[in-house]
Amino acid sequence: MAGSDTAAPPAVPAAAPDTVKILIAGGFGVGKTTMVGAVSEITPLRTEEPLTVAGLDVDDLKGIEEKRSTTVALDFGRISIGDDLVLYLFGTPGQQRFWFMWNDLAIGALGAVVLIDVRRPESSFAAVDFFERRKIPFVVAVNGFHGLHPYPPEEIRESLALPENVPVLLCDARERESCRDVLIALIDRLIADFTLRSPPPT
Ligand SMILES: Nc1nc2c(ncn2[C@@H]2O[C@H](COP(=O)(O)OP(=O)(O)OP(=O)(O)O)[C@@H](O)[C@H]2O)c(=O)[nH]1
Ligand SMILES: [Mg+2]
Repeated sequence: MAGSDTAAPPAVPAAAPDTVKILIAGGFGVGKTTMVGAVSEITPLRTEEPLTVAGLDVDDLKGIEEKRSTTVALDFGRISIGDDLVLYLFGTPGQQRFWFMWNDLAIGALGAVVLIDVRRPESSFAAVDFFERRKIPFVVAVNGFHGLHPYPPEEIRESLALPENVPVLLCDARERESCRDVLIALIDRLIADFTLRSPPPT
């Protein structure tokens, strides 16, 4: 029959991409919402509320005087890495009074970005501690406000007493490419950890 031996093979349905939950964490006003918004390929979900006079004694706005709102629950965004991997990004709230939500947000997370404001690194110490205690792999991303990076990554690693296997990256939370590089470094770390844990083939 004409054309029967040239028929196209049946279409193989494309496999669904793997999905991974990632947290974007760190102290108050370090740029978490900015990072999720910069890198997300969908309009991010935000739960921002205005900062009010009532919080003036509690919220330390030194260095972030222009800040007008704060995350009260979470940020949510999504980014595809190639055809095979989709990252679901969950930004945490930064203010201490909302930290009780971090435990729930961390459920099912494979890894995290701990974002640090280069001018106030101490505001993210608790985030480093949070992921170390729970043995959730993380990378440290140093947000150079106004694009300034006065300290090399190794100096930041020493000051945070981070082990060698925790990547430290300089970034700009407003720049998509910069945030994407941070996420790719995290995926590389997750793959390296997984490879180390997997038994060698027999
Ligand atoms: N100049 C400059 N401003 C930034 C940068 N990253 C964030 N900002 C600004 O800093 C402020 C705080 O950023 P957010 O993204 O809201 O920080 P956050 O960590 O989500 O804050 P919380 O949710 O309140 O903890 C906002 O006014 C941002 O526009 C940066 O790299 N450079
Ligand atoms: Mg926020």
